[in-house]
Amino acid sequence: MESLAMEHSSVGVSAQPCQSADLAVIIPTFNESSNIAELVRRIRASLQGIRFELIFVDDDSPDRTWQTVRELARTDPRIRCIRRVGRRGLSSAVIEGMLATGAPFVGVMDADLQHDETLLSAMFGTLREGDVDLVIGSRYVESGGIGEWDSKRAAMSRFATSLSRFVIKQPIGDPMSGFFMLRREVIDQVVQRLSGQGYKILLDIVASAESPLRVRELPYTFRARFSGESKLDANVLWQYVMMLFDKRFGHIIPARFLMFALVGLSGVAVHLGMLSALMAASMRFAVAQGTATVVAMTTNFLLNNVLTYRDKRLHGWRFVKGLVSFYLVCGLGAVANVGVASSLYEQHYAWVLAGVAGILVGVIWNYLASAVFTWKKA
Ligand SMILES: Nc1nc2c(ncn2[C@@H]2O[C@H](COP(=O)(O)OP(=O)(O)OP(=O)(O)O)[C@@H](O)[C@H]2O)c(=O)[nH]1
Ligand SMILES: [Mg+2]
Repeated sequence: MESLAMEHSSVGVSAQPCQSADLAVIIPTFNESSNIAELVRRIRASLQGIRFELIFVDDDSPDRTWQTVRELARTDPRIRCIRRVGRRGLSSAVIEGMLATGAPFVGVMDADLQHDETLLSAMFGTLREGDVDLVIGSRYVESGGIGEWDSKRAAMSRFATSLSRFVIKQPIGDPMSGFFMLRREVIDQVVQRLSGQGYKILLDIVASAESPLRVRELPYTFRARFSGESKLDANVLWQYVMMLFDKRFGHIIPARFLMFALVGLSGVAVHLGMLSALMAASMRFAVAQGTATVVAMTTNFLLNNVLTYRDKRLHGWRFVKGLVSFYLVCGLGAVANVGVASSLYEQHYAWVLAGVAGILVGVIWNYLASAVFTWKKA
């Protein structure tokens, strides 16, 4: 017993509860280990006098960013690391970090030093004054800027920003910013409605708020990455489009289902094109129809894998298993389709109605069953 007590005191366990943080800064990371020490040094310098904590949320980075953070955490209890295994995604990482703190004010910033950490204390001060819910570090208000971006990246950012107007009702100069701070009540209010998909968590939060938030934008100039590589790619852009759609129409129809149905429609075109080509080549109808069915199922699988389930894309051996399960799912879907349609037709419904009902049952079955059996891994 005595030796246990000794051991505890030697690692510095104190009986006194320390005061908890007023501000938590959430920092999502993926392969950022070379930026961590510099980032922490600069944040400590700019948040002097404020009780803060830093919560890194790392998606099991191959460069072991989580380990770098933990080493710093050994000597500074204000630093924590959440290491997520088997998952990826900036927005979901930020949400998880936000939910892991009890601090009344929560900030979010990138790890690559593109965000100006000297703005943090002004953001905190603005929130503490009490008449604002959300403070945004903004590149698109007077005195803010995008730094050294080339014209292509600048145009892409402007275009994405203008698209965001479809989902938010209040005027915000930089709703795509990854640098912001808010009251924790705002998070608690919106968290169950967040899409959590993709990269643009601020937009997600603003679009999910029931009534307009009281927003203040503080200008800053976006800097060049300190070290490491960007994760911005086509995948991120596609997830942005899906997220916008989900926010705008998700309460009526899930974005994924609509995408799945559109891919299904493209499958009909592929099927008919293939069938007409094979018939023109004098193939027997049954063989031509069978071949066209397999080809259409295959193109549907490929498109769904790249578009509908881009965030869960199957590769290698899992791709092959996924394809086989998709054939089986669609096969059963076709049986359900024909069964429902025939039974309605026998009950004297018009053939169009019976046919459409069959198609609907088929596509809903295919969607639900392939979500469970084909693209099951999150
Ligand atoms: N946890 C987690 N963090 C991520 C993920 N993708 C990106 N991040 C982090 O989110 C922050 C922003 O990502 P960046 O790649 O810098 O994106 P960006 O700033 O829009 O693009 P650049 O200007 O090219 O750097 C960085 O701290 C990344 O490490 C992810 O899937 N999971
Ligand atoms: Mg960056």
